[in-house]
Amino acid sequence: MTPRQTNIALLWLTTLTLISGVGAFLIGTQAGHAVVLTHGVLGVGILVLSPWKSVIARRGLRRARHGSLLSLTLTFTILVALGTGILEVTGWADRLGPLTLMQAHVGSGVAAITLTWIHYRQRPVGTAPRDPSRRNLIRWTGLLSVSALIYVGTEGLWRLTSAPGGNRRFTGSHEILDVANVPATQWLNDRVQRLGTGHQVTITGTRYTAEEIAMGGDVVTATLDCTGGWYTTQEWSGTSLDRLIQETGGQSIVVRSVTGYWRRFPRSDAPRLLLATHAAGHPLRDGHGGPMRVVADGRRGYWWVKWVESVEVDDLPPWWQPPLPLA
Ligand SMILES: Nc1nc2c(c(=O)[nH]1)N[C@H]1C(S)=C(S)[C@@H](COP(=O)(O)O)O[C@H]1N2
Ligand SMILES: [Mo]
Repeated sequence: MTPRQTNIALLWLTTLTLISGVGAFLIGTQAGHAVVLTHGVLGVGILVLSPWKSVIARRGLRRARHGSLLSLTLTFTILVALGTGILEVTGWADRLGPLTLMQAHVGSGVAAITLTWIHYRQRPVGTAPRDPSRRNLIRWTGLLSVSALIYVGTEGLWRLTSAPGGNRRFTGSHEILDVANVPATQWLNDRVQRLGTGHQVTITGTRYTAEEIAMGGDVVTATLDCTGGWYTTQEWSGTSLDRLIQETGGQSIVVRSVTGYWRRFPRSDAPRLLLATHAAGHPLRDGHGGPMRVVADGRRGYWWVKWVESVEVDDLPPWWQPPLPLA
């Protein structure tokens, strides 16, 4: 790897880890497995290039040009992003001080890519029309193959040593078996609500008590998979939204929480959406959306709206919403 090629490769790798990282948060079905794998392999790729990059960086620091502070901060954020990523995979820790490992990973990752681009603006490497493309192809293939081998190798290692990282789901999440151990999790800044069993939900204009929803008798075994890095498969019960929604038309189903948190689902998802009152035979506790929450199997945790206040059908397209919640 020449210094130039190393820099160009790193620019690509960091950019692609951000894209695949966002992608990994969006996927909920096996079909997206490759996105999560790619994220891991690209991360290893950054690690693989670090010896070359450290030579370049040391030379740069000796010259002590302006922007050295930025370079050092960038190095720090990259190290935190890589370190938290690796720790998250192993399952040996799940917090970094006041933050969850995943919060630290996302925070440092976003900071790292931002600083990478500022760094690149300060010291552009330029495109290389005369770089022999065959040699570059070989370099890239080599880099990615080595990274993939390391990634697959370490995955095998977790399995052999029966480290907790060995039985992660295709999303990368670690399993929580007992429903009692599931952490009450908010996407950003929602507060746990204490609605009590008297709470009613309005579904396309009709009000239902939690008791009525509980009597629906629909049972689904579904996996709640939080982007925070854990999942749990439980038996959820309540009433299918398909039986509750009275309107036949519409493009989307909008589910709103009393907190204002909301998600928009495709209208055709109704048969797969459950308005749940119980998990593993127990009424949902306050922290987990009691008395009523959405169960959306095949979708990541942030779709599982808690403390549901209303369900409405409208004609806006289902993609008409931020891809990830903003609150
Ligand atoms: N109203 C509301 N519902 C919410 C959230 C939230 O912040 N507000 N967080 C979501 C996220 S990110 C996850 S992973 C699950 C967590 O469910 P739990 O608290 O039962 O573990 O709830 C989802 N439903
Ligand atoms: Mo989550």
